[in-house]
Amino acid sequence: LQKRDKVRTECPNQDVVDKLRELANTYRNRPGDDYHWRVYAYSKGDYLKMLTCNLTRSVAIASIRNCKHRIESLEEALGIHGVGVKTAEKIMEVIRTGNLKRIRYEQDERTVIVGIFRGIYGVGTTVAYDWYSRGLRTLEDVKQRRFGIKLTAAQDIGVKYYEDLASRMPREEAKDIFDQIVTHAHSIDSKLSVEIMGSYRRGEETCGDIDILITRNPEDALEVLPRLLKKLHEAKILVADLGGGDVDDLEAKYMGLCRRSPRDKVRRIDILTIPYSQWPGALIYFTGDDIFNRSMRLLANKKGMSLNQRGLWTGVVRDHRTRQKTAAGTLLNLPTERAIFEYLGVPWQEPHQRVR
Ligand code: DCP
Ligand code: MG
Ligand code: MN
Repeated sequence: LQKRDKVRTECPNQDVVDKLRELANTYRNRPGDDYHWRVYAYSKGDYLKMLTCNLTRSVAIASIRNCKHRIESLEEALGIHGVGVKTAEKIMEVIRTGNLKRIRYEQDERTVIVGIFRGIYGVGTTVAYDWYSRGLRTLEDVKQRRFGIKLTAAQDIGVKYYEDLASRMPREEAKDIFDQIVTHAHSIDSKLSVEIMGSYRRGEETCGDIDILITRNPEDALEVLPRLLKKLHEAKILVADLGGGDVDDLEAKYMGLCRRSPRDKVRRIDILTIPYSQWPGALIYFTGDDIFNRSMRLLANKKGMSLNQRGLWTGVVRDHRTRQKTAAGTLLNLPTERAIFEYLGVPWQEPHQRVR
């Protein structure tokens, strides 16, 4: 504290210095900013000029720091070594208002752009910030793979269908796609149970994707998913694969893109196949929503049980510190969703009630 007080008395324009540094830092955090842009737009000579410009900015900050009295006017600010008109205006803004609007503006721009990048399927925070710091600013930059970026197969598809995937579909559209899938599934095996899950089952007006749950009673479903996927591709309902689906046993997950018809937008689809014994647990899991699931799991844990995608388990032992399972426990034979609710002591909730 003493040290900070000392610095403050030593520099009568510390607030100005702080704000200008903060601004400089927002530029530094983004090595791609106008810097990179200008490398492309300007000749080599201009580029050099620009570098000198940046140098001047830090010279200005150093000079302000050395200033022994409080800066009072624009003329005075302009008299400081390394301070040009734009910096002088910024100095006076801080002196008058205690703030520098430009900082907010710059930070907001980064947040907005990183948000757009993160909206691309397959792009997380790390990649989004990396692209931003490399100088990418628009979806077009990503599409053009500017600054030498490489895209994964999923990101490539995400960019290609960005506009389609940015919107949610009306539930009627989800229902139409689901109906087509049911028909194809039953043409493979009439004993398959096929359900539409997620936000659709909760009765929401729009769906972010289509979630499909498939099982067979009795449990015998060799290669159901690969065969179904092949049919859906042939019918042009599936447009692209994003992962999974290669497993030919009863427990498989597929992620892809689908559409109702070539005139419709491309939508995300998740398909889950499970053994019949896990049907009730999977119904709860895949109905969600995710927050409801989290609270149900927490409750199960509090009662010494464990709830997951497969169902409700007893005798699960966890290490107190790491929370890692040390005994797997046994899956309770509860035949319905209701039975799981009852066993947990939770009043029954219809799917549309299971929302945060
Ligand atoms: N789920 C979960 N935890 C996750 C992801 C999913 O418990 N991290 C479960 C609950 C979800 C269901 O799977 O309701 C389906 O996942 P979706 O991501 O498809 O979410 P929703 O269908 O609920 O919403 P949306 O309309 O956005 O797809
Ligand atoms: Mg969904
Ligand atoms: Mn989903």
